Amino acid sequence: NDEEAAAKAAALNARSEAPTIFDKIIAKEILSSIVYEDEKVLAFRDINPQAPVHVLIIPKFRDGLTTLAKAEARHGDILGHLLCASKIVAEKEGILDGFRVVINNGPGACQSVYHLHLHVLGGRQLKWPPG
Ligand code: D5M
Repeated sequence: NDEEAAAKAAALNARSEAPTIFDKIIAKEILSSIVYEDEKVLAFRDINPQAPVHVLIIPKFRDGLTTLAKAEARHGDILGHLLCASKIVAEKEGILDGFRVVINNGPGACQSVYHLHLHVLGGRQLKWPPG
C-alpha cells in the first residue's frame, strides 16, 4: 500500500544522509508547535497525532543518527538527553502517570522521517501490545 511504499522510499534516503523536513523545523523555516527546547533537542507536536498528547523529540544535530540503528558510543550523551527530555515533556503535558516513548526504526517499523526522533504518547489509556 501507499504507506509501505512511502516508508520504503524514505528508507532508501536513510543511507544518503539527505536533509529531512525536521531540518526545516529546527531552522524554523517550517512552523511547528514547540513544547520544549534546549541547546541539544527540540520537542514539537506531531502533525498526525495518534493520541491526545503526541510530541516528537529530535536532536538538533543529527550526527549520523538517521535511525537508532546508526547509534554508536559517541551518541550516548544525546541519546540519554533525549530520554531525559521525554520526561520533561511528559511532565509539562501532565501525563507522567501514563505515557509511552517510541522510536520507530527502519521500514519494518514504518519509520518515515530519517532523523532520529522519539515519539511521546499519552493522554488516553494506551494499549499493549502496540500495532
Ligand atoms: O514518525 C515521523 C512523524 O513525523 C510522523 O508521526 C509524522 C510527523 N511529521 C512529519 N512531518 C511533520 C511536521 N511538519 N510537523 C510535525 N510532525 C511531522 P516516524 O516514526 O518516522 O513514522
